[in-house]
Amino acid sequence: MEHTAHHHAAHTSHAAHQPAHTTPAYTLDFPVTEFAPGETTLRFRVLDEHGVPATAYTPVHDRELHLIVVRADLTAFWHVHPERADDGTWTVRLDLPEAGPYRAFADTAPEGAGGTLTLHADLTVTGQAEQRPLPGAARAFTVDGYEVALTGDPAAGAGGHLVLTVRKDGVPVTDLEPYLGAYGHLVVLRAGDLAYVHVHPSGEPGDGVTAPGPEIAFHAAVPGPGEYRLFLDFKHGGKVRTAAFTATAR
Ligand SMILES: [Cu+2]
Repeated sequence: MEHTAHHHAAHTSHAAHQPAHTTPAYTLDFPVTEFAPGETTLRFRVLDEHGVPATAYTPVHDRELHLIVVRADLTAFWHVHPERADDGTWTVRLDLPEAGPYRAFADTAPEGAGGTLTLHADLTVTGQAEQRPLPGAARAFTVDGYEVALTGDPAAGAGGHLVLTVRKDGVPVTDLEPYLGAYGHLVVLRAGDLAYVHVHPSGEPGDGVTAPGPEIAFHAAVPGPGEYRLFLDFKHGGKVRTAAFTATAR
């Protein structure tokens, strides 16, 4: 059982994604990348290859932009939906209580980019940073009385079938609620280089086949071997919660 510090903050969402295009032409621009510990406002823009801020987007899973922020040691995770001003500046309030290195990822589809992009930028919370070890591999995670069990492992290529099973007080949950178009959203990050994969379940709400729990099945194709941290967002009882796991891809 794992009860590590895993702040999941205000949270909402997810994005979905076709395999992300790697278009180096676009960048995630934070004019300020250093912050004092505590509640802060993150500000950024998505710039095209000419340095022009993108102001028109194709929604991806109901949102124009999904922002994932992690501590570089993968012991904290946030998934939030910033607000966009007309000039293309995005802002979001976030509480980053601890010093250390962080990385922000944006999943977004600016008009003209030709698809969904995953962009990232490195952020720092100033002060004496405490590097924590990656939480140990565990097959179960408990949050708010929900027990989530993991079977399968991430793998490169065609493998990587994962099933996450949600129970509450020992009883299988069979009425998961759709959360931005899916019963679960899974972000997978590799320890060390922070290689990022955002996966959506096999099957969606309303397709006549996919049950609303207790199992959520994913195909998580990761870029190669390594230790990965998996963050599952799921919704039940009107609230989004996050379960986190460490798993190894061979
Ligand atoms: Cu999102």
